Amino acid sequence: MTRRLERKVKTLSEKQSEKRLVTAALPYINNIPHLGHIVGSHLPADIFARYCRSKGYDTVFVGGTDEHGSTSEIAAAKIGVNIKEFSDKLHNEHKKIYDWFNISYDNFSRTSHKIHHKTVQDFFKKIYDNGFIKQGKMKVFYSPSEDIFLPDRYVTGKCPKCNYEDASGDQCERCTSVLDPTQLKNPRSTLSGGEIEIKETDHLFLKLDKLSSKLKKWILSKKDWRKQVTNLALGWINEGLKERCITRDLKYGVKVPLEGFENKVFYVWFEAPIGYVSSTKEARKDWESFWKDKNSKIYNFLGKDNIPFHTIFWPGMIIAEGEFNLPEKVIGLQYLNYEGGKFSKSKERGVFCEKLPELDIDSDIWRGYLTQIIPETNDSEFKWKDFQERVNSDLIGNYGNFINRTISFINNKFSGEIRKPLEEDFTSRDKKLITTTRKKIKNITEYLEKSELRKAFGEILSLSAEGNKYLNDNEPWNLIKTDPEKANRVMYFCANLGRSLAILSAPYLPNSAKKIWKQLNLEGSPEIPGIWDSAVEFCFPEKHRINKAEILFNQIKKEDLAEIKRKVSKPANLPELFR
Ligand code: B3M
Ligand code: ZN
Repeated sequence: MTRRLERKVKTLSEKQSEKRLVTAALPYINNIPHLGHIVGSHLPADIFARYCRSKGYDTVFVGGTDEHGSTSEIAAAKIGVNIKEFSDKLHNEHKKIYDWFNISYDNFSRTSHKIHHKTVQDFFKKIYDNGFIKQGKMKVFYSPSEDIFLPDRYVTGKCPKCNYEDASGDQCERCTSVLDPTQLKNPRSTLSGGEIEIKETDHLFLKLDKLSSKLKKWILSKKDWRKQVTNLALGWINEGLKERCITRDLKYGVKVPLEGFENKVFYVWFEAPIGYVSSTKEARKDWESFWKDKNSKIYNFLGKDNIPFHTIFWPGMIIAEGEFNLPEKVIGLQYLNYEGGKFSKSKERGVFCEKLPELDIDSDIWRGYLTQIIPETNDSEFKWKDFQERVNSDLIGNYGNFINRTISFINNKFSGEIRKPLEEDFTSRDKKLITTTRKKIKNITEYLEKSELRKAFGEILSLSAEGNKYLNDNEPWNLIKTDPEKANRVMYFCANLGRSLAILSAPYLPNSAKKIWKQLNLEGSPEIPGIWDSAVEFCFPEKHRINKAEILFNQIKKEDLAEIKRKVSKPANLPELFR
């Protein structure tokens, strides 16, 4: 990078005082994630966070594993290991996968950390002191044969709202209604399928009903949310919010710091969202500014079934606490299906992430294809044929090809050197490329600001298609014989567009963006905080020598698909992990 540009980038980032806190829903730890989990929160959150850093916002991206809740306890018991050993292992499995996908968490924490327990207890005390907690009784399910209170997720029954037969105790998977286990019709134990007893015990409740009008006002003030998120949230509010029980008769979890409740723990959905706060505390000394300053915006990325908790329950807790900022935007993603049905571990239907490193396929290829099927507005579908076609046509045939043609041609015909052309020599075709590029960069930025990640990526691909078209229209391979000066100019524009594309695509394809940067022999990286706005500029000096061309991606061959599919559709067997 030239010095002039470095200065510019620096002043830019100094100007940007806006802070952005980006979160991805904390995955439960009872299982290893599949592609649906990646595309349903981690990847979109990562793309957005990478964009925010590049744009120069002071950005923190946090997440972590959601380790309490009896699902993990029971999963550990089934394998025959204690919960600590189980969680340590599973946390690492999760972390390995997100690292492999280059999910750029500033901190990927654990709700079992001490700091989290303390943060939850403090948060609770504030809500309690503010008068938003009441004591009451709740009917809970008890399994006499095992002498345990059955956790919500281990009670199954018919949904009172939509009559789905297999709704679980705290939420119906089909209609996403939030439930109390006692609302289920014909409840039975998920574990044994057997009869269960109802007992009444003392509990604490969050007075959501008292928070309803504030929540409604906040949701109505958000004009740029996706319709399905706003509509779901308003639907629940209009139905009438009820007090929600926030304690459970379990041993494992965050202890309740109130007399008479020493033997209970907080309901996971009360404590897990506070994990966003604890994770920020671990990430940054100035964590409070991200949560409390006026110039800080919070973006939550999460799956469909998490929408009620992030638009009602957690914001309600925030309002009741009194000091924390409400999210700027709740980005609720829909579901990813697999080849016309659901992902299923037992049926070996899906792409199981722990197997991906075994294949010799760059994670950017997965990121690129997954971006194209992020379920932003509707459920979407992973299809192998579509995967192969899109990778080969969009990533390789269009984006990779433009870069490769550019770098190879400059190396072959100009000994790797380009010279800055004179402005008076620009043709109308050159000027058209400049205008189109500016327009597209503006669109990409606007889409990203609105977290419309698929549209922004589509626009990035169409920008590299413009580059290919510009090359084809100018035919530098002919020009070089008749007008080498003009050929140089064409290649200068292409190299510059390559630089722009590296910056713009870096949030999506971080490995490839860095490779382009290296081939163009640029200093620093396409991910320097604040570099985004320079994508529109001409940055090569008078004379610039680039490096040799290297292929960005290898083709996915049709004949290899079956083998790839065979390898990744067999999920790891949990008990085997512990052998
Ligand atoms: N663990 C649910 C899930 O993994 C839950 C999210 C918590 S976000 C605070 O889908
Ligand atoms: Zn339902």
